[in-house]
Amino acid sequence: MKRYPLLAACAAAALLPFPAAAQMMPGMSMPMPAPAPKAKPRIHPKAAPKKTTRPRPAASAPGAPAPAMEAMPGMDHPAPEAQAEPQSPPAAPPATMPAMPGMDMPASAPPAPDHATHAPEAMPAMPGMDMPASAPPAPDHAAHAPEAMPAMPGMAMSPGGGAYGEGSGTARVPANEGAMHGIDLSTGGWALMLHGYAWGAYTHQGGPRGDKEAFVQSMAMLTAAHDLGSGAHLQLRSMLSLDALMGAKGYPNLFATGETADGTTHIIDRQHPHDLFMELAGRIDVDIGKGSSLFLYGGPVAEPALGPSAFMHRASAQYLPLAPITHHWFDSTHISFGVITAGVSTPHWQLEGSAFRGREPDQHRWDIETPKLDSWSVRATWTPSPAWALQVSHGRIESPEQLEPDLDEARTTASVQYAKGGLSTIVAFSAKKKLPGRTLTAWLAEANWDIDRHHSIFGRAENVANDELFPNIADPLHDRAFRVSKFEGGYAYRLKLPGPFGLALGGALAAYAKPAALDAAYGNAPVSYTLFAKLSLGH
Ligand SMILES: [Cu+2]
Repeated sequence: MKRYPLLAACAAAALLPFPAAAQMMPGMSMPMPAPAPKAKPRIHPKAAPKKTTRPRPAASAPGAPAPAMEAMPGMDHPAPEAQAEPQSPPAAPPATMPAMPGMDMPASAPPAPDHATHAPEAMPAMPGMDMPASAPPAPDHAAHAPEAMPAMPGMAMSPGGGAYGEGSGTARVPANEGAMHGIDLSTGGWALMLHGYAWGAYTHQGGPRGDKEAFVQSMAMLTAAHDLGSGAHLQLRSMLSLDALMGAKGYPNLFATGETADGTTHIIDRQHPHDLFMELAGRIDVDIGKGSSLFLYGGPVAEPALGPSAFMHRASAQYLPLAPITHHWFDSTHISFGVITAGVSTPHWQLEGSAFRGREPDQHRWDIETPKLDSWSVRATWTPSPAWALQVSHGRIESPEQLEPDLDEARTTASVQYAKGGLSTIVAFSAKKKLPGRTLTAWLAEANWDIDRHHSIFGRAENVANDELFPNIADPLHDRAFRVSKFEGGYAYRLKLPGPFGLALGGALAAYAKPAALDAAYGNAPVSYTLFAKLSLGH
């Protein structure tokens, strides 16, 4: 594996049109199996072949029952010799699979690919199969195609036949964003997956209100999936963060507001830290045929069906080092203490409703707060193809803010995510109506482009009406809504470390547009920059 030690040299090399090797996937976020469209030939070059051939933990989720794959006819002779070629060049895209040289399965010829079918039926057509590295050469396997199939590293069935990927909570993202990978284990009928990152950054936020600080964001996620039989699948999920080590006030982020550091003052121009327990949840899916399921999700710490997938689980935000300033318009409910979601999941649609606790996490970041179910939300998601995920959602949130307990909130969001060929994007809108009070709207656009195996560029544009920038009631600007915009862009150089580890080194630059009334507080034209090193376990 080549490594380029000089970041500067590689920044220049970014202009060269490398073929997309797609070694590093976007999609830190999806606990579901890899979809086909983006080949990942070298995800685990050093990993034991057996591990790489295991279905991902979430493979027990709807449409991708892992045990069903193991039980597939003709798959009872894994061919170890065919597993160990992770450095081979990517094979043909999955669509060519039925025509694979030497594959001759007339007796079991499947119906035409149907993304609505379950894994066992869909397997021969392999709509969601990722077989980049070791498509068996024809001479060795001409008469043994079925045996060769389980030997394909990285083979993974996607939920819904590859029609969508899984984001945070029960949110969907485009299947093309790829699956989350990490350390995969299988034991006693359970498929386990560990994934995470530690992300060191130094940010210098511009203008009189901007702070400078170094900080570390972190996240570790462990999922365990198990087939309960009779078409029922169980997934247990935990997500932890040591964000709180950065301090109660979080990190500097101009125009970001929300939550509190001490229980008495608002966090303003900073992003609050996340709680130790970001998710402790379970999900049960019961198959109802045609790749569809009824599901129940929830737990003491979980994410209700409201808004798009949270920013740390969007491929479009994977190298954006700071939280969106619109976080409390789109995805601030991603840590809710007490959630129950019920829904119906089909390959192309998901309809769901949640009951959850509306209050945002308090300043005590290490505990689990008392669960309640005082708020509700509904969400409809459409995933018409592996490139798209569209959702609309509405929620009624009871007393979300600790420091404004008399205010409720009605939040409506809509988002469109598109991902293809290393490009991941989202465009989203939110209207947040304070009850009683005004409606504050926000726009968000994000994009990340993994140009090749080393170089990524990314950006985010946000526009939001915020009335929390001046909390002091004696301030003449107090309680006025100001519409501000933030534009951020950056670059990341990615390199593969031994094993499942990866490192991204990069930086981002941000500028703002705002009303002149804010010049005294924020300066005429603040500019912010952030440098970072993101160490990932899996990706
Ligand atoms: Cu958050």
